[in-house]
Amino acid sequence: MAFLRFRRREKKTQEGLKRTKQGWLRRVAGVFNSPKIDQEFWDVLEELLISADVGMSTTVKLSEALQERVKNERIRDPKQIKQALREEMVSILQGPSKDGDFLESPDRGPAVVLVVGVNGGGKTTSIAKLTYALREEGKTVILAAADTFRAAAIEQLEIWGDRVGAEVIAHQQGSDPGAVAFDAFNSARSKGTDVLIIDTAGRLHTKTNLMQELNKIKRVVSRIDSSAPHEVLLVLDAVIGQNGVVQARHFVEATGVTGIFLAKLDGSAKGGIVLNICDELAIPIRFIGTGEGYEDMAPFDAEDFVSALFD
Ligand SMILES: Nc1nc2c(ncn2[C@@H]2O[C@H](COP(=O)(O)OP(=O)(O)O)[C@@H](O)[C@H]2O)c(=O)[nH]1
Ligand SMILES: [Mg+2]
Repeated sequence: MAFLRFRRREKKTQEGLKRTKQGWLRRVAGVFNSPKIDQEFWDVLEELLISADVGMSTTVKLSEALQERVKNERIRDPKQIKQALREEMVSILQGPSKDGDFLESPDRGPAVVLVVGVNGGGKTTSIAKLTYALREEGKTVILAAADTFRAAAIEQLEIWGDRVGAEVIAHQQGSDPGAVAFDAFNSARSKGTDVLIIDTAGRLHTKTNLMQELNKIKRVVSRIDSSAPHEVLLVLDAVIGQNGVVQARHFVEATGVTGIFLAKLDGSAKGGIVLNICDELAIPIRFIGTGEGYEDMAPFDAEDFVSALFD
């Protein structure tokens, strides 16, 4: 049985795309008002997609799919292409989405979410948002402060835990993150907590160190429950655009990412990155961050996203 289904939040999706829409949409409208479909039309459309961080390969893919449709469906009016573009975008965005819900209920709780990503990307804040959404669905949550690299990171998680109603399990700064995860897991299990979310460090002395540490945390939790972690959620910063895709690849290869939380979409004028991520990484975007508060997020929904972009 499905464990979690978050309510769609069209309003939040719209808020997250405000900056992207401002300049971009006006220019897109201009393209579709052009009198005819010629080479210049396609050049301008491609340039516009690339400028919104859709990425070269995804842009070419979209453009080719549209040109194919123009031919096959004998489209003459640029306005009709707009509708076709929307459909092609939804299809790319739905590509990697898995059947079912964010977390499946394990035989024995808690469901474990390991959260990974670089420093400053938005991990801890996104954990607070996810926790708040879970609390709204009536779930109990325990947070593990496994970013033991900085004392401030532990404190920050404790403050968020207080605000959103989740207990935080923490050890001292510099202690073994695996041990924190182990304690938190046992604590959640003995209390019958529904979900355990593990916050992790985003920077260590080297990248290899970091990936080793994340894998160690994974091994520790899988020793308690072989199906855990049930999700490895990568938090990506939307503002860094294309670099985020490169960064994501490292995490995907090293830690087996199952979903993406795209933070700071509200701060980006290039929301097209979402298309690039879905197309190139083939990992579902699960949530988008739309501000700094714990309510500022939305479950990612392809239709909502495209509607918010065009309407
Ligand atoms: N505008 C905006 N800011 C965000 C969002 N998510 C995180 N932030 C900010 O990004 C900064 C780093 O976040 P933090 O959670 O500490 O990142 P971490 O180092 O990965 O844990 C903080 O100032 C957050 O307020 C978002 O969705 N929108
Ligand atoms: Mg943090």
